[in-house]
Amino acid sequence: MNSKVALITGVTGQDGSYLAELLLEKGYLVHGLKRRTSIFNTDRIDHLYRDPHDRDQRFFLHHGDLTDSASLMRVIQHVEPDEIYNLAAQSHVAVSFDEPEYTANADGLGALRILEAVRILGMEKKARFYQASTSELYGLVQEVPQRESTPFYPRSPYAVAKLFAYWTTINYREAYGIYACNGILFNHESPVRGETFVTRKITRALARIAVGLQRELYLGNLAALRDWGHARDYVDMQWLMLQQEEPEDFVIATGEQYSVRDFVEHAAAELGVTVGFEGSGVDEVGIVEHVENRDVRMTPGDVIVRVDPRYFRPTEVETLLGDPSKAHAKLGWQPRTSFAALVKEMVRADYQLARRDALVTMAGFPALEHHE
Ligand code: NDP
Ligand code: GDR
Repeated sequence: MNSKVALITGVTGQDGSYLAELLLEKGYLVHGLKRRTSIFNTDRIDHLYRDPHDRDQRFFLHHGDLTDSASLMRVIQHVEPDEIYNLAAQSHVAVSFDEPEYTANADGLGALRILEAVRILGMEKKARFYQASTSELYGLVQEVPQRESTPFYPRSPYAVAKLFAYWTTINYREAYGIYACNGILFNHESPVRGETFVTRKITRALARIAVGLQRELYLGNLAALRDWGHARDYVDMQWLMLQQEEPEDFVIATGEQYSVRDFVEHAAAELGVTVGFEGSGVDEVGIVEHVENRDVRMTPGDVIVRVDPRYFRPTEVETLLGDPSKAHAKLGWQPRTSFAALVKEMVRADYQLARRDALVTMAGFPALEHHE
C-alpha cells in the first residue's frame, strides 16, 4: 500500500496527539516534530509510539523547532510530506504577554519558515499545508457571531503573531500556488488539554478538591465568554480541509457560548455539587450550596473558587462565538460533542487522576504538586 505521509508540528500537544491518532487510523505514515525537553513530555502520544526497531513502525518523531529554519528544512526534506499540519505554537495567550518576542518568533515566523522551506525545496505542488489559526484573531469582536469574513482585531502578542501566520498562509497560496489553508478554530478542549488553560484548570482543581487534595481554585475573569468544543471533533476538520480540490479557510466552532462561571457550575454539577457565585469583581466567590455525592469532600458553605487578579490579562478577549455554517455547508462538518458531554468527559478523567493521586498520598508517598 502506498501510504500518504503527514508531518505534524506540535505533535506532543493536545491537538497533535488527537490528529496523529486520526491519521494513523486512516493509514498514514505520521511524522511528528518534537522539540528537545529536559524531561519526557510525550505522555499524550506514548500510546501511539512503537519501539524504533519494530518493522511495522508508522509513527516517527524528529527533533526540530519552529524557531530553527535549518531543522525545519532538514525534516521536511527527509520526510517529503504530502500534508503538513502546523500545530506547534506557544499557545498560551496570557504567557504571550510575558514572552512576546518568542511568541512572535515561534507562532508568526514559524509558519513562514515552514512555507519557505516548502518553496525552497521545490515542494509547492506536493506538500499541502494546514495552519492552526485561531478565534483570538477576532479579539475585540467586530461582529456576532464571528465568521470567515468578520474583520480581525487581535488583542495579545499571541493573536498578533497568529495574524502574521494567517496572512502568510494566504500569501503563499496566492503567490506560489501552494495548497495552504487556515482553520480558524475556536477554543477546543479535552481530557489532555494543557493544565493551565481555564477548562482543564477548573476540572482538575474541582476533582482535587473533591478528593481532599486541594482547598480552593483561583481564577481570573469569570465573565469571559467562549465557544468551547472538543479537540477530537476539531482535528477531523483539520484533515478534511486538506482533502478538498481547492484550498480555503474555515471557521470551526460549535455556535454555542458559555462563561467561565458556567463552566465551573457545570463541572461541579458533574461531581454532584451545586456551586453558586456571590459578590462581584475581585471579591466574587464560588460557594458550595449543596452536595449530593457522599464521596465528595465538600460541605455547603465552603468557598471553593476565588478571583486572583494575577490571572487578568492586560487586554482581554471578553466574548467569542463562532458561526461554523461554511464548514457545515461545504464540508458537511458538524461538531459531535455537546458542551455537557465535553465537561463530563473532562471531569471524569480528572476525577480518576485525582483519586489515583489521593491513593498515592494515603500510601505515604508525597502528593504530586504542580504550580502555574
Ligand atoms: P498545545 O499548547 O497543547 O501544543 C502546542 C505544541 O507546540 C506542543 O507540542 C509544543 O511542544 C509545541 N511547540 C511549542 N513551541 C514550539 C517550538 N518553538 N517549536 C516546536 N514545537 C513547539 O496547543 P493545542 O494542541 O491546544 O493547539 C494546537 C495549535 O492550535 C496551536 O498552534 C494553538 O495556538 C492553535 N489553536 C488552539 C486552540 C485550542 O483551543 N486548543 C484554538 C485555536 C488555535 P511541547 O510539548 O514541547 O510544549
Ligand atoms: P484562551 O484560553 O485565552 O481563550 O486561548 P484560556 O483557557 O487560557 O482562557 C479562556 C478565558 O478564560 C479566562 N480565565 C482564565 N484563563 C486561564 N488560562 N486561567 C485562569 O485562571 C482564568 N480565569 C479566567 C481568560 O481570561 C479567557 O478569557 C485558548 C488557547 O488554546 C489559544 O491557543 C487558542 O488560540 C484560543 O483558545 C482559541
